Amino acid sequence: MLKFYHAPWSRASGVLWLLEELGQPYEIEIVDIRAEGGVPESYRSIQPNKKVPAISHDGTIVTERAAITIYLGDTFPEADLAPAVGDPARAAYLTWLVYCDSVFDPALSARAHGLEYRSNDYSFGLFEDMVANVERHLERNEFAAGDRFSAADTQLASAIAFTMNVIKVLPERPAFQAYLSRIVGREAYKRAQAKDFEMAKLFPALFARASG
Ligand SMILES: N[C@@H](CCC(=O)N[C@@H](CS)C(=O)NCC(=O)O)C(=O)O
Repeated sequence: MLKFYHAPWSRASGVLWLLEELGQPYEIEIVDIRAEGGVPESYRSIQPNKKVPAISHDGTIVTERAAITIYLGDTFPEADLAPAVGDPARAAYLTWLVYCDSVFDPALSARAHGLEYRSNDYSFGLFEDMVANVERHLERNEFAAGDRFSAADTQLASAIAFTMNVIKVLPERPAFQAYLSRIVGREAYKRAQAKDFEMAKLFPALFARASG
């Protein structure tokens, strides 16, 4: 059994999309990460920092988006979303998957919150370097792992879509727009978006904030 701990319109939404791509049955448990008194303490036994996403697969818990993505891609090879060990595309696949959480997300958050620092102060380096790196990669490659869609794109495209189109911290670049346009037509992406929309309605304050 595959259980997914999720909060709509959050950093877990890319994993929701991946689950739709996989086509395996899964069950969703919504975690109220925006609750008045904070995330229930009982959830710490699943995710030690009380963050989403997390998954439980046949009783085994996996946390951290990058790890969950690698785990799911490798566990369900029939979906063909993870270049196998030995496939040269696996290098870019792993690099970009991990880059999303180790560089893209923290550099973006630092910029969003006005943090001033030198590149060697933090492992994620400068925002400008991150933007240039992602742009260069997407000018030369159709997808994160090269010329075909992979599980890494569920993380990279989610991050680009949210930070460029919603919070508008990532600058708009033709390479980012073109990349997203290669992806938004995917049926699994559309299903995940629709499911997240329905789940967001369960939280009227979140829904009102986002639609107003
Ligand atoms: N390092 C975690 C970060 C996930 C994360 O930041 N999740 C946010 C959702 S946007 C969260 O659960 N926040 C709730 C909280 O911090 O209380 C991962 O990559 O899985």
